[in-house]
Amino acid sequence: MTFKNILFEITEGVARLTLNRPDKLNSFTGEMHAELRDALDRIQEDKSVRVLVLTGAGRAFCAGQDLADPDMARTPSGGMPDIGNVVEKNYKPLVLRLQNLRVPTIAAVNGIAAGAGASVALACDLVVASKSASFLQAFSKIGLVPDTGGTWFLPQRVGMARAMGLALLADKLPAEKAAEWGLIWAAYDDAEFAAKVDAMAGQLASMPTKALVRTRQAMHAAAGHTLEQQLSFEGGFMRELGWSPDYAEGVAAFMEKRAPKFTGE
Ligand code: T3D
Repeated sequence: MTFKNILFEITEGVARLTLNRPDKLNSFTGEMHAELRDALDRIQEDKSVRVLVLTGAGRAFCAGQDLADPDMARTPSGGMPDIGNVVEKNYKPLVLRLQNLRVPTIAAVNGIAAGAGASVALACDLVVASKSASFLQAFSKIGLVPDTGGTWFLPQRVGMARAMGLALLADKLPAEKAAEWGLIWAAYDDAEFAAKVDAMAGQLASMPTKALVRTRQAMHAAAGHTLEQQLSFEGGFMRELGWSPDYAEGVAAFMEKRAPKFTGE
């Protein structure tokens, strides 16, 4: 399949997925969602992939739903469309796929991330941004709620007071403040952003992939568990990983005082 709305490449274990409608600030269309599903399927199938980098072309990361997309058009009788269906069909699967991907994910937020664009970034394991980027909960400006997991991710990351301020007031949050608040991992100078992202992707691509993904799963499961349940949950992953080739390699490399060579298995 040739992609029209995204760029997709796999190099040295790094899958790079670039939202590519720069003239419309990479806003999501139904067609772009279909291409994203296809690319994420390929990542699931291609065992050479060890990390995903999600970014945007041009000056934006993503401006959320394309408000002019046919999905948003009025019905033949002139009524408003059921945009709950768009959420079910496109956004919910996208967030769940990212959260269940078999490799760690990096959102490289190169410019503004608005609406569902901000939420999709937050659905990645590590979110880094260029200092000129910003995060905008655009939803209230058009009469909607933060979707695509926004009401889930925001209070978890920044606490209820800041989450409510961001969602209700819909002011731009500059990347540096987003990092200061703990919404994202780091904000880097624009000049060094690409190199920082490449280094982070390279680092993750050389690490024990399964352990990284089980770490994500354990972190996410914790909110729904008691401490006792979580201790057992962690124990299950430890048992599984303890039988993995990467664990054997990690311990052998430590004992032999050499760098480990992980395969992701
Ligand atoms: O189906 C569902 O609705 C469910 C899911 C909803 C999830 C959502 O994401 S709802 C929120 C949708 N997004 C927004 O409301 C954000 C709209 N965009 C903006 O507020 C601004 O564009 C930005 C603050 C992000 C950036 O402003 P600025 O001044 O840097 O750029 P601009 O001039 O507004 O935009 C540049 C072009 O991109 C412009 O096109 P033009 O006039 O040059 O042909 C603009 O219309 C287009 N664009 C930006 N965002 C969108 C968009 N076109 C369609 N949809 C957009 N979301």
